[in-house]
Amino acid sequence: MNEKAIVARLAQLAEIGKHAGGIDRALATPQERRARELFAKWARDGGYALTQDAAGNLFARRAGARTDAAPILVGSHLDTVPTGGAYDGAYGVAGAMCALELLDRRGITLQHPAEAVAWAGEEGSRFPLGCLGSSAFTGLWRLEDVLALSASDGVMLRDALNSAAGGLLPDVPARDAQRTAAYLELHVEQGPVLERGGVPLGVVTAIAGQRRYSITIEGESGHAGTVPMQLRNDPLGAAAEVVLAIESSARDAGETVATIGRFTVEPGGTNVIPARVIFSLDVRSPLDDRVSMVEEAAHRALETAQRQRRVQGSMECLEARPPAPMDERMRAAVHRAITGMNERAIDIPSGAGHDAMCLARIAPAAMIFVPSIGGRSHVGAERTADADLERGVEALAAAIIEVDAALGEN
Ligand code: HGY
Ligand code: MN
Ligand code: MN
Repeated sequence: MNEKAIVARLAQLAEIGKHAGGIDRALATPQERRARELFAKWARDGGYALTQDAAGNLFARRAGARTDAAPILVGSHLDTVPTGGAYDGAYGVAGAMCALELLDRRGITLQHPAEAVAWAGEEGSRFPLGCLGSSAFTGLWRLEDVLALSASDGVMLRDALNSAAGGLLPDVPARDAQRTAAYLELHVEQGPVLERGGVPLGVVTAIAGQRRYSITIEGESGHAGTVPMQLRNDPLGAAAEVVLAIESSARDAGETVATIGRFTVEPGGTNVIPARVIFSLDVRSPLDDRVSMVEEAAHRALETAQRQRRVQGSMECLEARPPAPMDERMRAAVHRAITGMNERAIDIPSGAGHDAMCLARIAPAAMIFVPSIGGRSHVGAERTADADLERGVEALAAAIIEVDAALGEN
């Protein structure tokens, strides 16, 4: 396949899990498995050795001159948020495959093996852990704890990965090696900076720290028509005050974002005072102490609501990841590669989370961004221009060569 393969491949992937509101490919669903099957087909067509691990991560290995050397991993994720776009994650997986093929076409021999990787469950949209596959691969989470995670529909990941519908691919050899010489990830920016600056490429400096919580507030349910307002213990009113306190604390903290993306009211009758509300909280900042400020503000607001509204509240931290600086040497190698293409790049922080956050804990890691039109992502309207997609693959291939050389003997 040629340089334009990236556009064709993304079009193929975009058909998998497509619905009126975007693309839905949650981990270990039939549609996400079909995306993994497509990756496996590309790998076999390219002559790359395919392996998968018990968390569902898929690896396509291009041999290097030094067969005993640890590989350079190049990947991203195939899963999406429920109303995902065609580029978040998919671009980095298809782009990794296209970059390896581009090296083949140009007869480039690397010292290190290079592996295109499709990480499992980066979005955390079905099982309550983001970067699920890369957390298991890097040992940040124990495999047995990851496999024991249950989706909101009660299905355990272990069972989902053992199912025929959404499970591991049959006849793909198992992989348990973790040795990684370096990690590269190509991704759409998902924000407006590159487009606004008219710059075609970004080299990520650091990935913002993030924490995910689940907040539950319980009150006293009752008839919507007969309970006077002053006698109510309404958990939803309490939640509204907590949400607004979180929002203003993130705003006051600066360089910090807080999002409530999922909100459940039980029992959910329009003429029933709620008994319980459960909502998610996602807080991020390049500065970890700012995330703590929002966490503390949420706890204070919860305590006040409990006292004033006679409700019971709890806040569980599901996941906490510190800011992840990218490796200086790797960033320099990526800049050299882009300069060698006579292209321009800027340094840019990432507010979005990526598998590179995990890989950076076990190997030198770097990320390359291409512009997102309108800065939009996690929406069906997510879009990146074809020329930018192709340029990103060229940059990734050049960066793999530079990193291979920079790694030298190790
Ligand atoms: O939430 C994130 O930043 C990533 O898309 N999972
Ligand atoms: Mn992503
Ligand atoms: Mn995403």
